[in-house]
Amino acid sequence: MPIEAREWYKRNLDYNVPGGKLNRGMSVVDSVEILRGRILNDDEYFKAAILGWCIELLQASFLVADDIMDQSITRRGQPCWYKNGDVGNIAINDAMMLEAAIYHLLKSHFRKESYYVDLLELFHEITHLTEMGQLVDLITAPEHEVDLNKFSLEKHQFIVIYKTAYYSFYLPVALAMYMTRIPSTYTLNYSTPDPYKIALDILLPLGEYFQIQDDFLDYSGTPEQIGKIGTDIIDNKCSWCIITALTIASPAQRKVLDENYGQKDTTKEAKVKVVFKEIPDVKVTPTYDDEPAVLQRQVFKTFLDKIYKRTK
Ligand code: GPP
Ligand code: MG
Ligand code: MG
Ligand code: MG
Repeated sequence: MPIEAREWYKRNLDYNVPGGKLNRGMSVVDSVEILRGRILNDDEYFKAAILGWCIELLQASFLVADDIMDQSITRRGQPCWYKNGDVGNIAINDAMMLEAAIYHLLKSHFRKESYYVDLLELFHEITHLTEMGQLVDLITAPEHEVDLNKFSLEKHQFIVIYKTAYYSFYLPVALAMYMTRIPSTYTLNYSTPDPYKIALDILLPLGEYFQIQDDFLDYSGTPEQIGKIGTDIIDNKCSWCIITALTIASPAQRKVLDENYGQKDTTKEAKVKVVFKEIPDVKVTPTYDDEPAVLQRQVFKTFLDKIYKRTK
């Protein structure tokens, strides 16, 4: 690799991988520790941390690409990567190179482990699911034809589970489960509940809640607080805020939403925000069912503690 290319890759990694909350990465380490039931030795910690950074690399690659697609301005308190003068469309390739780093790390550190193929398949499958969620997010938000009748809670649930919950919530715990060699019983014995399926059933609703918070913060958070400037109203997104507002908007409020949602005009965006403020249901109020009774429930509680009542 020419020196300029190595320097570019380093700059890409340094700009886009650190600086987040590290919830996803740290959750791998926490989960391995909880599943082992003791402090990790150096090798275990190192391996769990590598897997944690692999999710952070996946997240970085998604965000670099998502910011281009959403035409966002800032991310983590700095200009989006593609917004840097000398970057532009090179950011597309940079997003792919961030993803490639995952498989380089996995090969370097896990090639000899019995669960190496499980890790590869998991990253590939979760990436695929996330891309499907991103696709539905994008095609439900056409730039030039606003039709609020196309939005629904069912559509929203599909989008957020696929685009966010799988990679942000199931992936860290499933990686920790493979690392601690918990076998999947799915193909062996249909009468035994598969631990990976149990984890999925608990974690996807947590991820759904997390993305509802993200939608709410996009509208209500300040850039200082959330590190990014919200774009959902201007981008015509099927966001939790607009769905909630639509369910109880008066005819007059509905008219304002129809006339001002999804347009590249900050005055119109402000009018939508006024309606959101008038409707008290546009806020996040979580309700919880019974506690998870299976696997080590601390795995899930630790996750929930990280996000409950978050403000960024
Ligand atoms: C969050 O959507 C979802 C992602 C970042 C996944 C992107 C997936 C790809 C395959 C690129 P968002 O647009 O609401 O996130 P944010 O509010 O952080 O921009
Ligand atoms: Mg997006
Ligand atoms: Mg976005
Ligand atoms: Mg968002």
